Amino acid sequence: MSSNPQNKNLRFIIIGGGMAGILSAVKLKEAGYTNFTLYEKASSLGGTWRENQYPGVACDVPSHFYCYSFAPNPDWSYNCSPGAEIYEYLQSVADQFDVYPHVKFDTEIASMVFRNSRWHLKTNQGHLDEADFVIGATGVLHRPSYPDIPGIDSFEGTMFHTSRWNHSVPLEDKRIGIIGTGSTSIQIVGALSGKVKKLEQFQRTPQWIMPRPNPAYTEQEKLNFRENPALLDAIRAENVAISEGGFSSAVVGENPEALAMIAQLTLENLEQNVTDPVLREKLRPDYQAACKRLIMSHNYYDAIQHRNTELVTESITGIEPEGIRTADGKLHKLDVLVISTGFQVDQFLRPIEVTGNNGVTLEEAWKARPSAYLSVAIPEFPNLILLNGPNGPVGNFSLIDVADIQFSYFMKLVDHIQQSDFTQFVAKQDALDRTETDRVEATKKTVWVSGCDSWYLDDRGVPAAWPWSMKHFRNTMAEPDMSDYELAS
Ligand code: NA7
Repeated sequence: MSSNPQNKNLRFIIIGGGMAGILSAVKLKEAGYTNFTLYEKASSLGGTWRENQYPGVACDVPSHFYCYSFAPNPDWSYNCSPGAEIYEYLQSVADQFDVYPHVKFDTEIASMVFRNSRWHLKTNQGHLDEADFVIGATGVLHRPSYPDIPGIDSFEGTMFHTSRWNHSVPLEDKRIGIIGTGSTSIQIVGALSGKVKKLEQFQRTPQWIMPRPNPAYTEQEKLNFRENPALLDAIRAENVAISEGGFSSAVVGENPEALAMIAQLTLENLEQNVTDPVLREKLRPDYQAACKRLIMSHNYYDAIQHRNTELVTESITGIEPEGIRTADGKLHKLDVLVISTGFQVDQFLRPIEVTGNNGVTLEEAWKARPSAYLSVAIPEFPNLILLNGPNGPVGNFSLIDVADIQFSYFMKLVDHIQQSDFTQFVAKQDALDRTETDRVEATKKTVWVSGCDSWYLDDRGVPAAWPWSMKHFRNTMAEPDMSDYELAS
């Protein structure tokens, strides 16, 4: 990076200590910026991997790809390692790069106002801080979404959302119900089936499942990785090529062959691995594979066919003190009810009260729905950058890479400030309008609009995602187009 951090003694504030916040801290230091604070609302770093500690939690992006390019880890235990290992890895990276002295734990930012060329922040304890730049790294998958089912509060057993798992409740002797069939529920069923008294999974919509073996790395392989780090670079490069050349181009309509292959593999998985024809039909989706976020699993079909595990497809009519009532009148008696109904994915910085230029609040700017120029910058909100913000890449590839690319882009904007008399950059409204029009148009050729409902879709049914390939994303973010920004001093 070409910055000369000594010029202006710029100060940064990072909000959120998940993978994107830790990345920001490491990269700021790498660029020579040490005047920064990372605010974390909880008492440890790790973000979504701290919040999501349910049985079976794992990343479905291979571990040697879902890790920082600057911190390869030869010790990953599995191709796709368990969540606890990722959580530990993130903390160890923070430690290795001396991020902790910059972190203020248990401190939530309540509000932030842009005034006199700087951001003025207030924490929930009333503490004030200010900075030239704010990096919003608040994550996406951590604000639980609860279903609006009649009687839900009347349940007398133990009930929790998957991201609020109650580990104090022993499960072996329990009748467990789980609502939902997203990636989370599929992993939980894989982990719990056969290990509890009874497990019932309540399905509203079936899922296509991509078979994906998850082999453990041998000690010899780990030794090889330690002795020859180039092997890890090669695995990463291979994953980038597979992801960018295959899946990421398939879902955005640029690779029909790869999409057909996904459809064939998921169909064969269902046909070959579910023996009971009645169950097979219950599990067969009526929409195209990859329309919803594609689920990867090596054990779900085995798990759902276990004698103590049942797939319930009758719709839920209510929740009662003893369990779940379904449309056929049956009461499914439960001891534990697991809510696996996903997350409110449109919150981003909120509930922080953010006020930008001319007194405009984020609530006003996002009244219709969240949007950001190239997913990182919001008109009227100068010197604020979002990592993994609205309309950015989603999908089954590494969001760490996405955050990395976005952060490098941000540093180039900072370079412009550093090397000029300006103190502020702000995205132009017409730049957002133009790119948003292009984006919405491009979503029409994605598989996400091929006839299913999913968390990718916004209130209009338009995918709130990057509708082009990762390669396109990399190219777009390589260099900021400064004509789309206003600079001010
Ligand atoms: P998802 O993928 O949003 O899945 C939520 C599931 O919950 C899905 O099967 C929904 O069915 C189901 N759901 C939601 N509301 C209800 C109600 N009211 N009744 C019955 N079923 C309901 O969340 P996950 O936590 O599994 O995964 C989120 C992401 O985390 C995942 O994509 C990875 O990126 C990591 P539907 O399909 O809408 O009929």
